[in-house]
Amino acid sequence: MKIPENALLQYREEGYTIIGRVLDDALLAAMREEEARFRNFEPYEPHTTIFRSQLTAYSSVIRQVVTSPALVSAATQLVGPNLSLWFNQFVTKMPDGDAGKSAFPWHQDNGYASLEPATNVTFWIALDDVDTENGCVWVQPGSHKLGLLDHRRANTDNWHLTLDVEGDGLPAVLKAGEAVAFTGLTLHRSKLNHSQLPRRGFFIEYADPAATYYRQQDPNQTEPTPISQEPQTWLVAGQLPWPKSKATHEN
Ligand SMILES: O=C(O)CCC(=O)C(=O)O
Repeated sequence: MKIPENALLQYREEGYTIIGRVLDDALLAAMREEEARFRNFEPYEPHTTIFRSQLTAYSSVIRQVVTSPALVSAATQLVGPNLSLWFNQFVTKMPDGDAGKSAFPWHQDNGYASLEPATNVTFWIALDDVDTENGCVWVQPGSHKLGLLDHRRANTDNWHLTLDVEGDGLPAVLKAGEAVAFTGLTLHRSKLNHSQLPRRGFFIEYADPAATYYRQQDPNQTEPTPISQEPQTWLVAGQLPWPKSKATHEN
């Protein structure tokens, strides 16, 4: 997939762009089946958002999606010729009813795991038509230019981080199979799902394979770790130099 010049410019200037259809009908149907399989794998609370993360070892359909020419070619235009898959997950926002529990508060993806260089991109792929009624993602245009911001725990009940943001941002209204791309520093969130049906999405993050990451909230991690050392990180385009420290067999 070739991203048009005006969309590349919007990504650079505003930190996001809608890149259109990335899943064809067959792959969309297969991903919906996978979402159901993973969602029902273990019990979940009603009215909440369900996360099923780092799934490539468990699903050939997901491997097909994360290595698909459409996504990899789009991601190399946004990140660079060398590219690693860094994170993937289903995010299913169940109908909220009046519980008020299904929101995902404002954050930068790098607020959870900050990558350096921060050239990582997230593709949020709609598995249903999404809009303001059923809890689409909202982005804050231009916010990536603020750099990495301090996040705090949203509340003591769960792991969500957040920060104060002025204004509403813009809703990424998408048809099923379409994606919005945003940077690891772009502020985004989602509100409640007021519809009667689950709002299903699939989230993929790609990064420069030479990047390191750091989780500020993890007391066990005292210094940045190369993302390539993580078993869930896969090179999907280009190359990564083999580190000298690994070439020990010839010694
Ligand atoms: O799918 C959503 O509602 C938001 C997901 C999100 O922002 C994230 O996983 O970082």
